[in-house]
Amino acid sequence: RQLRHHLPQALARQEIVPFFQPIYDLQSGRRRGYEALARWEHPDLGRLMPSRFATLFEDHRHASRLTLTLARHALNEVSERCWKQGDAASVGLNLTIFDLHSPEIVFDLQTLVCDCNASWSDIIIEVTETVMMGARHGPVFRTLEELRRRGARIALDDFGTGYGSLRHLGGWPVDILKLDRGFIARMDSSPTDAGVVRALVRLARDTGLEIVAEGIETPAQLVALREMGCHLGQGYLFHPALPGPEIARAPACGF
Ligand code: G
Ligand code: G
Ligand code: NA
Ligand code: MN
Repeated sequence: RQLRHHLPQALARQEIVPFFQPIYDLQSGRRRGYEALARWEHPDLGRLMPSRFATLFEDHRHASRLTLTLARHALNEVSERCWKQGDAASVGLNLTIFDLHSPEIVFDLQTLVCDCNASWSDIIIEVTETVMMGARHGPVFRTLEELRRRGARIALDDFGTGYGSLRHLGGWPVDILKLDRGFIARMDSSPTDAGVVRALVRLARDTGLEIVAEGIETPAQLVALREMGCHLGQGYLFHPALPGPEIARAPACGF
């Protein structure tokens, strides 16, 4: 509530920046790309996580500027550190329902893609299951389909925690499922959760979707996910979200 008043200045001073969590191919170990995650380096309060300022992403006055500023920064960073070195890497951008309702969002992202010398095929748009469920067949759906037509991929974030029903999955413009880290956290101790993960990996594979396990923290989780055939993963076992200048430190091979 208070933080909102500092937002214009924070944006101008580049205090709100994307960090980058590497995503690995769990079969080959190779780094596939990064998810951009916002951090606010507040001069007085220190580093703020998105939970502290998440409402700003839905604030009508500043939301789209915040999203686009972060996206531009993220694409420039990955361009400098990866693409210009001939190192292919995808970039996951989190978009809210507010972003997707903007009539200019496709145009704005197209501008970023051009300005940053990016390729649409390197862009992954992350939306939550709840957003997708609410969108149904309206304008948000058409926006996602248009982004997809240009070559972006759509990832369903926090899969398994929303109100979505598997019945809808076939009709959604989705390419990638991101399995919520709650399931991964409980895999080691709960046979039920391990079974759910196994079934969802199977579901993704059988329906031609890619699946990403979020929040991998232990070697046992990694071994189990590889054995299940999970395509991709991210988590503290590999790396937390890293500041842009440090992403080169994350090795091209995760294990
Ligand atoms: O890093 P973690 O605490 O880093 O992120 C928590 C949540 O905040 C994630 O679920 C993510 O979807 C959301 N988030 C992180 N960065 C952004 C962003 O740039 N835009 C939006 N809309 N959400 C973000
Ligand atoms: O978009 P989303 O909510 O999924 O963002 C991922 C969140 O999870 C971010 O807050 C990120 O910092 C956090 N995160 C990433 N890897 C791990 C992990 O291995 N364990 C836990 N507990 N959190 C993680
Ligand atoms: Na996400
Ligand atoms: Mn997630």
